[in-house]
Amino acid sequence: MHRNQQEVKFFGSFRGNFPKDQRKHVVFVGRSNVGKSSLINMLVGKKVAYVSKEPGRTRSINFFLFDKNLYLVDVPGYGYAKVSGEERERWKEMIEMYFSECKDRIALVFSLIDSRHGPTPLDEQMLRFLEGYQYVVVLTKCDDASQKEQSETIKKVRSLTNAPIILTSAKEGKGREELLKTIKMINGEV
Ligand SMILES: Nc1nc2c(ncn2[C@@H]2O[C@H](COP(=O)(O)OP(=O)(O)OP(=O)(O)O)[C@@H](O)[C@H]2O)c(=O)[nH]1
Ligand SMILES: [Mg+2]
Repeated sequence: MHRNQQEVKFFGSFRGNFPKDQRKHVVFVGRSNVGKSSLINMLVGKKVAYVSKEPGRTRSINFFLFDKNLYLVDVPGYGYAKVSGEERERWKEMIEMYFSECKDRIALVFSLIDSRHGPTPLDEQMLRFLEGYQYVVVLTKCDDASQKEQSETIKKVRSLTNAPIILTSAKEGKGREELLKTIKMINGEV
């Protein structure tokens, strides 16, 4: 068996009853369609997470086993307009349950924000929710943002938080090393 093929695999999809083992969690949150699943695939170098053309398709929390000792956690996106109020409420309950049940093992949260549009009010709300967790702001789709859009976004993010900012493009592989380095750091490997 090739070690590479063992490194990442889909572990399971959960709406509750989350894994209780002691592995650390590295969590990806962000607006629906911001590029969470694409970023995970770029990071691990293969298509493990489902990338959809339509936003709002991911409904449960997907766990990927990464290097045997940690989970990458793909959280369904928020802010999709066509989702009903009832569904939005269910999303909120599920996320709050996940964050409170797994708090002691959530080692790092990547909070994804679209580099082209900057933080939305819901992104701001998420950043406030993440106070008390270790998090990094990840700007996505940098291949498709102008210099001006990127620097505006960075400025706005800076006005909201002092968290580190990583510029990424899943399309071009930009930011991969920095993301991996950040994960390794929290995993005690460096
Ligand atoms: N140009 C560009 N497009 C991207 C990039 N990453 C993702 N996309 C596109 O953005 C869309 C959404 O990507 P996903 O990875 O499914 O986004 P998501 O955040 O997982 O979406 P939900 O699961 O619905 O919350 C897809 O059409 C992707 O092809 C990127 O780095 N650059
Ligand atoms: Mg997704």
